[in-house]
Amino acid sequence: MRLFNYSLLLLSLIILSGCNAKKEKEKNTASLSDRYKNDFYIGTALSADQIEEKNPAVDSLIKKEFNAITAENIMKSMFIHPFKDQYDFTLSDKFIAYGEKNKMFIHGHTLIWHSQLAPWMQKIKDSTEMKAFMKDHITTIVTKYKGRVDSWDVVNEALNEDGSLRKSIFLNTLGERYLVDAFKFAAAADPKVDLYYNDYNNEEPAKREGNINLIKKIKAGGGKIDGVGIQAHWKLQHPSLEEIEKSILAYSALGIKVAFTELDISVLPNPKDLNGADVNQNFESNAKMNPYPQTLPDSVQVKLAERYASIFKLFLKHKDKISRVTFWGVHDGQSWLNDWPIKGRTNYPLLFDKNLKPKKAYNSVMELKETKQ
Ligand code: 9MR
Repeated sequence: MRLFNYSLLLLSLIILSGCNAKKEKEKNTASLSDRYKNDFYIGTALSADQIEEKNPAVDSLIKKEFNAITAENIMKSMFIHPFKDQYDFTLSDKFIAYGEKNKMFIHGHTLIWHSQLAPWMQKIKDSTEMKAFMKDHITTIVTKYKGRVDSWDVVNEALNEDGSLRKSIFLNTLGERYLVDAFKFAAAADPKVDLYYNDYNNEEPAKREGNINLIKKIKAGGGKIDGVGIQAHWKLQHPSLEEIEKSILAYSALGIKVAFTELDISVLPNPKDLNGADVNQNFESNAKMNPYPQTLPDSVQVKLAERYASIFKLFLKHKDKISRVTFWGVHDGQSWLNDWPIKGRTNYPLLFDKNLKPKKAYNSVMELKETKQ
């Protein structure tokens, strides 16, 4: 009898340790991109150093967790087209090679954007010169990566907060037809690649209306547009899930894909309660505006985890309409939000901390997919 009990105990211990080992293995191999592989791509923005694989620990984290990439900066016009007759594809070639080597979805960011223009572009004054620039810039870049880039941000941030068109150098020289032209040039260079319009705050009612009109105008003008990018530079309380959901529904009703292209969630106070991502807005720092310089209190970690969970729950509800969810950076240490709208703060907007450790927010996003769907 005693022998029987002993064997039973031993058997239970073996089974238990087997289960724990399985759980441990699952923990080590489980990843965001794997958990969400039947739902949408899970992407990250890559810095130049990450494209060049300078830090092996960061590199293996990227390869493990993400299956889509966007270049955070190196494809912007000032870097890729610094002089009128000169392109610099050194880093963009490496970026594409990185995506291909790792079988990742490759997103191109960004062709036409009023910000980060090369100095020579800022001097363009008339419509003939501007149209020639747009045609050459878009055609050269899209043709070079034809069949290798999966989707492009053709136009970035063309709208004001009230939904009207931003008075950018493009609008000022060409009028609103520049929007249709940009999409036509891109489609002519690579008819198969997905073409997106990308903006921040375009889940807010007024800007959303403007964005819907813009998409309709592009279509009416004969432009091919396949999707809208909602950047998703969000906060703990804002925007509401209701507005995000209304946006997913309204945009997909136009027959296009919805992507969340630059997701991060700021946990810091903002001067003037600023929303969005206008890189030209900057303010002075002080201790009140930088409340967590060392670590993020657990109470806020929990709030961030809950916010991420509710957002991903909504994304899953509408997974048939969503093509990709991309985080704007791999880990907190590299986030642009450490320097915007106030320089030198410590923000905690992503799923991995600056030491590359998964945060509570990571677990909350993973746990949504723990049970087989
Ligand atoms: O994260 C990017 C930061 O490193 C750059 O300094 C900045 C200006 O080019 O752009 C940031 O990325 C922006 C993106 O390209 C477009 N949407 C807003 C993003 C955050 O500002």
